[in-house]
Amino acid sequence: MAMSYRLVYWPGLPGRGEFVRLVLEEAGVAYEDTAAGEPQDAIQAVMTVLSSEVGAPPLAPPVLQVGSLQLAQSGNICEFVAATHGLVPLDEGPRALARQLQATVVDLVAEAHNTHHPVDPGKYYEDQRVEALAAAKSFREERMPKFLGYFERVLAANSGDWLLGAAFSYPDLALFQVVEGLRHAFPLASERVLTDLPAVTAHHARVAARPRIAAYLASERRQPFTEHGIFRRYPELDG
Ligand SMILES: N[C@@H](CCC(=O)N[C@@H](CS)C(=O)NCC(=O)O)C(=O)O
Repeated sequence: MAMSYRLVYWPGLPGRGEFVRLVLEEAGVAYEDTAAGEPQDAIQAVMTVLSSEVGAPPLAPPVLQVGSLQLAQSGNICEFVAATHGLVPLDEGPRALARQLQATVVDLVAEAHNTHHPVDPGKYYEDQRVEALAAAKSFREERMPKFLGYFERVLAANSGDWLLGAAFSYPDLALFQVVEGLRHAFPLASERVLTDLPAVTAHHARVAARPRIAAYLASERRQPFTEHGIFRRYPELDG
């Protein structure tokens, strides 16, 4: 029986919702995306799921509603969809490795976000610009090379095209999206780092060329990065 998927996420930014969208798109399944509707309706949809009291209510979006099931945490959602649609091996060993790789991307996403919100995620960037300069310097010089260098080592250590080797899996989509985001937010710094990372660069191009992903990227469903999301282009933070 076909599952009915409803992605609930903020309007106007790809954000963490994008990691889920990419898995749904690669799976080739139909889904409703609340962010594609009127902004006030999309915000209301987020508020409604956050105030729900059944099961384990979500703390923050993205949220995926699958029938009566309501799932949060982007990596958890991605794994659920991937396991249902053949985008991760079901053997517990490789499946756990996929979780590890996805969690590492989630960590990198959080660190990228912290560059512009190093003090308080609830306050404006303009209120923490001085601290953001220092956080971004450390991110550009230490953390981004460390994380992307890790993925370079993973790709170089296995014999296939993908993070798990021969088997494509959902963290491949996550690595693709975080590289997209870093290229948007830190065009100069990311290119400096990626110059020394041929496996990550080639992997990014391979994911973009997958037929369903290429079709999605060319569609109106793919949203541009904006100044409201995780990956913001503030030239002063790019060094
Ligand atoms: N670890 C969570 C983070 C969720 C998260 O921070 N969501 C953001 C939007 S991308 C949000 O709305 N946060 C509200 C908050 O933290 O209060 C995930 O990966 O899904």
